[in-house]
Amino acid sequence: MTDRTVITFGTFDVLHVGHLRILERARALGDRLVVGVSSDALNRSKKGRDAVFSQAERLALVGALKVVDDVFVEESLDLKRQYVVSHQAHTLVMGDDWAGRFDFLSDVCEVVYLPRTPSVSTTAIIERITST
Ligand code: C2G
Repeated sequence: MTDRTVITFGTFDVLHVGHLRILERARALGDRLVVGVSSDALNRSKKGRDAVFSQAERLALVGALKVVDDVFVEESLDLKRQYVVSHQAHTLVMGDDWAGRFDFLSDVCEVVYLPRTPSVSTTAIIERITST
């Protein structure tokens, strides 16, 4: 049987346990996990602010995780279909904050939304650090 590739996307700024948990759960759905890490420009357009860590740093951190087999730069939300096809992904995993948004890809892959880990976010971490 051929290996099943899972693909997921995100900024993964100020890497935290919520990021690790979704990557672990994504990897458990297949044999190989490929992660599209948002470029600095894409992050700015999504979140309206610069990431704390540069795209090169975010790629290095995510790519070093044991559960991640490969990383690449996600340049645009509109290229999802090309990324899924070019990486020959069987399953696309997204956090449930994106629920329904990528269902249009279900003709090329299985689309799965996983629940976010409660009570942890990059924004809350930045706020905690800046207020101390
Ligand atoms: N996440 C999670 N639990 C948290 C925080 C984040 O499961 N407490 C998940 C998000 O749902 C997402 C992944 O971790 O699937 C990365 O989160 P972000 O860096 O915030 O990614 P985002 O900006 O939503 O980028 O193409 C889509 C995007 O690039 C997704």
